[in-house]
Amino acid sequence: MSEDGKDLDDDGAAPGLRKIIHVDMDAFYASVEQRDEPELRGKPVAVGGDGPRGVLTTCSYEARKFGCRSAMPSATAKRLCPDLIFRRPRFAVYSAVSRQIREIFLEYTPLVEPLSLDEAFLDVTEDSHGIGSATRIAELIRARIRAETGLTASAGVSYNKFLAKLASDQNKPDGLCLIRPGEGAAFVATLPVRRFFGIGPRGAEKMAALGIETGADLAARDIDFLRRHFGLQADYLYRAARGIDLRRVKANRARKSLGAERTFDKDISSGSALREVLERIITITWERIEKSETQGRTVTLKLKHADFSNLTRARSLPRPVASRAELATIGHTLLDEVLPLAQPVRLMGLILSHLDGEEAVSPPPVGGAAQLPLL
Ligand code: TTP
Ligand code: MG
Repeated sequence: MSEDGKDLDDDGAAPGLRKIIHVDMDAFYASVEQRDEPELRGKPVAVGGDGPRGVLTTCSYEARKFGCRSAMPSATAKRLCPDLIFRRPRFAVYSAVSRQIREIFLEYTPLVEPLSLDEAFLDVTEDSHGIGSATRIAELIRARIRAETGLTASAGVSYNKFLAKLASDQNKPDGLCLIRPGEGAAFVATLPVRRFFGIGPRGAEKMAALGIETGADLAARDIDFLRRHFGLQADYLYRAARGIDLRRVKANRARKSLGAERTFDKDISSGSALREVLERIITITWERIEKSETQGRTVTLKLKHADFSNLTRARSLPRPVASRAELATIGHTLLDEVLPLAQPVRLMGLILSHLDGEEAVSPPPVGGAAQLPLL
C-alpha cells in the first residue's frame, strides 16, 4: 500500500488487472450535520434518536475517540461521551449529497456501483479522460467532492473490489490508500479477519475459536478445512485470504434517457418566449449528451400546463441524433406542432431516449481483460 502518489502501473503490473476505486464518505450523516450547523464542527456529534430506545446511525470522529460507534444504543454512547450532541437524521439532505457524488463519479467512468448512499465502487481501468493513473483519478474525485459538497471522502485504490474497500478504510478520515498488484496478499495477511467484508462479529468469533485471527491464519488453512467449517463461504474466504477477488463492478441500470427541463417563474404562453427557453434547454441537453458519451434516437418535448396536465410530442430517428443543430431542429419542429397553446405552461423539458452509448462501454469479462491497456 502507498500514499506517495505512485500508482498501479509504476511497479510494472501485469496487463489485464483492473483498476478499482472504492470511495466512502467520512462519518457521512454526522459530517453533513456539522457542515450545515457550523457550531457542531469539532464536537462529538451523533445522528440518531437520543431516547431510551435510540440507536446511533453514525457519529463524528470526535465522538469516536470516546468509543462511540454506529449501531450503538444512544444510552451507551452518552455514558461513554457525556457531551455527545444528538441530531435527528435528515435523509432528504443525505440523498441529495449522494446524488451529487454519484454525478461526480459518473464523470470519470460509467462503471459506478453504488453500495449505499455514501459509498461506491468505480472501475477506472479505461482511463477515458487520459488522467494517467487510478490514484490521480481518486484524488481528483476527492477534491471535487470536497469542493462541491463541503464534505470529505476517503478512497481506496486497488486491482479488485475486496482490496479497494479495505483500502478506503485504511486511512480514514480524508485519506487515500493504494494497494498495488503484488501487495494484496501481504496487506490481507496482517488484517484481523473481522475487517473482511462478509465476516460479522459471530463469524469472527467462530474463526477465533478455530485459531484464525488474521488473514495469514486464514491463508494457512486449506480449502477442505474451509469447506468443512464455512461451507458456501469457503471459496470466497480462500481467495480473499490471498487478496484475490473476481467480482466485477456492476454499473447500476444503464441510464434510459437524458435531458433538461425548466420550471418558469411565471406561466408562459407566447411562442417566441417558449422558443427562447427551448434554445437554452437544447444547449444544456446537448452538453449532457456529450459529457455522458451517449447517443439517442428519440427526442421528446414535454410541456406541463398551468393545471399540471402534460403535453408531450416525440420524434424518433432511424439513427442517433448527430449534432446540436439536429437536436435543435427536431426540438423546434416539435414545439411548432403544439403552437399556439390552448393554455399557458409552467414547465418545458426536452428528453433524449433510446440511448445506445451505455452498451458500448460495458466492461469486458474479467478473464478477457488482458488486451486492455494500462492507464
Ligand atoms: P458508513 O460509511 O459505514 O459510516 P460513516 O460514513 O458514518 O463513517 P466512516 O465511513 O467514516 O467510517 O455508513 C454511511 C452512513 O450510513 C452513516 O453516516 C449512517 C448510515 N448508517 C446507519 O444508518 N446505520 C449503520 O449501522 C451504519 C454502519 C451506517
Ligand atoms: Mg462512510
